[in-house]
Formats: sequence, structure tokens, C-alpha cells
Amino acid sequence: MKIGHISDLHLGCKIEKDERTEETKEVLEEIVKKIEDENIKILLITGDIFDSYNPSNSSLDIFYSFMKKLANITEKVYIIPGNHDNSNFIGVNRHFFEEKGIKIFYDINTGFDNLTEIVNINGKKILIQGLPYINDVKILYYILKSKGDISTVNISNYSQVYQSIISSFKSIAREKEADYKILMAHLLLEVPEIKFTSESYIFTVNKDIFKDNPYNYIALGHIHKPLKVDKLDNIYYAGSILRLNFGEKEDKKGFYIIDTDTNSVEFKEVSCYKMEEIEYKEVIKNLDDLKELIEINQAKDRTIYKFKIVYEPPLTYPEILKEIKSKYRIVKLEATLKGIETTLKDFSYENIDIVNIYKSYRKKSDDDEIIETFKKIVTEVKNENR
Ligand SMILES: [Mn+2]
Repeated sequence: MKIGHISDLHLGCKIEKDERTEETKEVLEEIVKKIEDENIKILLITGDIFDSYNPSNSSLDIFYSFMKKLANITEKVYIIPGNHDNSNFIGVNRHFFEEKGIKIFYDINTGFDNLTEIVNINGKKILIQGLPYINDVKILYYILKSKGDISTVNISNYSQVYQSIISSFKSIAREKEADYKILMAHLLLEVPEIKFTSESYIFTVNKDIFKDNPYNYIALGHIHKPLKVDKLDNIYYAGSILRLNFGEKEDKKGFYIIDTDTNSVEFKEVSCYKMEEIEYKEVIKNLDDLKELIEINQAKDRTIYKFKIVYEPPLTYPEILKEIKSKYRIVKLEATLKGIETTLKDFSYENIDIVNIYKSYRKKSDDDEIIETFKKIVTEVKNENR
């Protein structure tokens, strides 16, 4: 029997101010077709369904239409929310979804039993557990609920909370009898393949929590590049279905298909839009210059362009964007005003004369009283920060 694993749909994601509706629809259509062709019975969706906490109407429309199709072609769909999702919102229609065979594990605080399901398909028992993304508030609530008093809990980091939660999942999974066991989660594993910034590092989870796990497959979401994390443990990031930013330009996008009979996993690529960067070295002085430059390249179909431009006034950013968009449909614009780039390099808050900036902002440097008052406030604030 075949199980699909997709992740990080980011429905409603934008390039500049435009939602990528058309591309998303095309890719989801391709996924639906592949699910049908491959006769996939169960589909796992591991979070970041929407790009935004408040999904737009068009992304909601895409979501419900996708769910309707999945309900018709699969036996079961399992969903967990990711860090981009409003989990309460994702869970609010769960009763209706459940009637159609779509199960949403939406909140850690519903308890482990409600986050575990065994489904019987073609005489095979499949155990599915879903760990929804846990934000700070949910973590606090979880600790309070399980331990009663937060002051008695010694939790020094995020990874420890996950350790406790995952070990509860693991012991439940061990107790239950099933032919195939799956855990779904949306989290950032500390893996050598991913470089962390100090900020994101706080939210990493140590890979060791999955040591000696009872699962045949661990379906993860969060990292946008498809990734098999560990050769021994069957941990997979399905990656996103679109190239969400230019850092993902070279990524392959798609989803995994798991065959429970042969215990094999295969990556199916989808044809999302390509990304290309175009940089103009010379400073653009007027619209005619820009028009000429734009004509040099052929605008390809199903391609998202990023333009890097340096320009001079009186040309404005909206004018440039409008001109480029007349030829290239999906565009990200990085336009810098000439001269700004060098100023920014030497930029330091320490060296700013804030009073002079204020004077030029007021354009009336002779208004001494106001300037003096402003100076006083600046001095006070500076002293306070020491
Ligand atoms: Mn994501």
C-alpha cells in the first residue's frame, strides 16, 4: 500500500504583492494526478498549510478545493499545522473534515490519545501519530497541564520539551499493535545539512530524540528542501511544493511516496516554477534605459524573475516595477537608489547625528526651542540606555 507525504504548501505565499495562485493550483493539480496514478491511499501533510496566520480568501479556496479532491481519491488524509499556521483555525472545521476521512491533529493539548490513530486499509493496520507545531503559548499550557505547577518544571530549552513529548509518543506507539507506524511532526531538527542562524538555533530539536524509535517512517515538515535526515531512522523532510524564495532556486520540489509492502521511499518531483536572477550593472537613469535593458532577455514562461537594479531619481521604484511587470509576469525587484548602497555599508547608529537628521526633517532649523527640547530627549534616552 502506498502513502504520500507532502509538506509546506504555504498557500497564499507572495512574490512582491502578488499571490502565486496560478502556480500553486498547477502544482496541486499535478500532485492530485500523481496521487491518483500511484494509487496512494493515505496522504500525510506535515504543516505550513498556509503562508499566513490569516489566510486570504483565494488561498482558502485553493485549500478547500484541494481537500475535496483528496477526499475523493484517497482513503485517509492526515494534517498537522506548522509554525506559519494558526492551529486553532486549522482545527476549527475538523468535525466536517473527519466525516470525509480527513483527520486534523491540531493541538498538542488535546492529549496524546487524540493525536494517535490506527486505520485499517486493505487488512493492514497503520498507526499514525501527529505532533502539531508547538508555539511558546502551547508549550506553557502543555507544561502546566501535565505538571500542574510551572515552577517545579526544569525546562532549560525547547529541545527538552520536545524530548518529553516525543518520548510520550514513542511509548504509545510501542504499546499499540500495527503493521506500519508513522509519526508526523513540524519541527527543526539539528542536522548537518542545515545551517542555523543563532536565532533559529533556539528552536532546534536534537536528533537524538528519535533514537530507538518504533516508527517505520517519520514524516517531517519545516525545512523546505527535501531531505532524508538519517540513513537508519527513516526520517524525511518532504520540503515545500514551491520554490518560496530565491534561496531555494536550486532546490528540487515534490513529495515522497512510501510503499509499506516493500518498505521503500521514492521522491516524486513536481514542476513548480523556475527562478532566475537578472542583474543590471549600469545605473538606470530613465525609463528608456530600463525599457532597452528589459528587451535584452526573453521572458520565459513558468519562471519567476528577480531583478537587481541600481537607479537614479527622478525614476521611482513603482515606475520600475510597473515597467518590468509589463514584460515579466512574476517579478521580485531589488532596486537600490544610487549612492545608498555605500552609505548603508558604513552605517552605524553610533555615528548618526540624530539632531541634524531631526533638523532636516523639520526643514526649519531656526526653531531653536523645539530643537533644544529634542536634544534634551535624545540625551535622556541615551543616558537611560547606559
Ligand atoms: Mn515552511
